[in-house]
Amino acid sequence: MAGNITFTMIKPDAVEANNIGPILAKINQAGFRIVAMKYLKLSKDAAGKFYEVHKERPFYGELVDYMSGGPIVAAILEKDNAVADYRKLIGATDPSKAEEGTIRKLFAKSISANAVHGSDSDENAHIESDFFFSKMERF
Ligand code: FUP
Repeated sequence: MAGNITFTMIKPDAVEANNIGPILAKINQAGFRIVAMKYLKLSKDAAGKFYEVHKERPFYGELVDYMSGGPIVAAILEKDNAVADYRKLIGATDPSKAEEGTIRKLFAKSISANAVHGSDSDENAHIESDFFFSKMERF
């Protein structure tokens, strides 16, 4: 039976550090099924649109530059309780506050270069998934 979905990105710092494989292994070990996946580099314009909700935050410009500065892996993940379970697996936004064993604790460099993105609600999981993937790219 199909579970809920969440959307993730493996961010430029984790790609650069050759951590795509270890992060995907953690995702699979935690029971998530990969519905869709692609390897791409965001344009500044696309990164700006994706993070539009943070437009007024002081870190927005840096965030957009950072997320468009190198390739990323984007993916849709499926599991019961996907959004909350994935947030738990990735840990706190600031890796110094993330729990032991979480993806950000293991692989993130800083609060901005924090290895992975994870949707914060079911609604955003769908909006973010639709931003990257057509129906033909989901299995
Ligand atoms: P999260 O949902 O854990 O990814 O965190 P937020 O939605 O609060 O932030 C989105 C992204 O903005 C983070 F992944 C990294 C960046 N950010 C900063 O660069 N500085 C901050 O102080 C907070 C967030």
